[in-house]
Amino acid sequence: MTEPLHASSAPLVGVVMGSDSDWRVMSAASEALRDFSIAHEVEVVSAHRTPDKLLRYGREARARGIRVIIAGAGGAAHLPGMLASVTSLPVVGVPVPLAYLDGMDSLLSIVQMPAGIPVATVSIGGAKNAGLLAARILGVNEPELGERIDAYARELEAVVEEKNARLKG
Ligand code: RP5
Repeated sequence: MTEPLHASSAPLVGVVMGSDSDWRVMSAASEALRDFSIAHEVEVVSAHRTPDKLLRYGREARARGIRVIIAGAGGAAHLPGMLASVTSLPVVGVPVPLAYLDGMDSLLSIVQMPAGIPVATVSIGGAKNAGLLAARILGVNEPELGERIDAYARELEAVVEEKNARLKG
């Protein structure tokens, strides 16, 4: 879609997930960011299997130029909350549905944060919205990006009206 948000193409959004098995869901966040030409990085960071990496990633993200972190995990989904506890960047949490419990376990693990450490939790499997939310956060200080997000909303509106017209014959 147009030029990258920043000429340097240094990643502004970190898309992280607890396992490579989460990619089937999390790729939608990456696609949404790509659609808005937002430079981002993708990394597997596990709260339980690579705890030191989690702390390092969270603590260093801002200094590396990351502005928003999107974190997806399934089951005992501690990654988004733990990242939020070691960074002041906004963290968007994506509950990844696993074979059991339909993702309710992931949702509740991510959404029930204690007061003081916020995670913006999207719906179960809602990685696309996580990407779009990150775009909106960046769009606060990037008018050109804000305009493209408005244009995207108008496209969605047009599609609905088109379907409506077809329905009516
Ligand atoms: C979580 O455990 C990951 O986010 C993933 O959703 C889940 C299962 O991981 P794998 O066993 O597939 O690597 O930490």
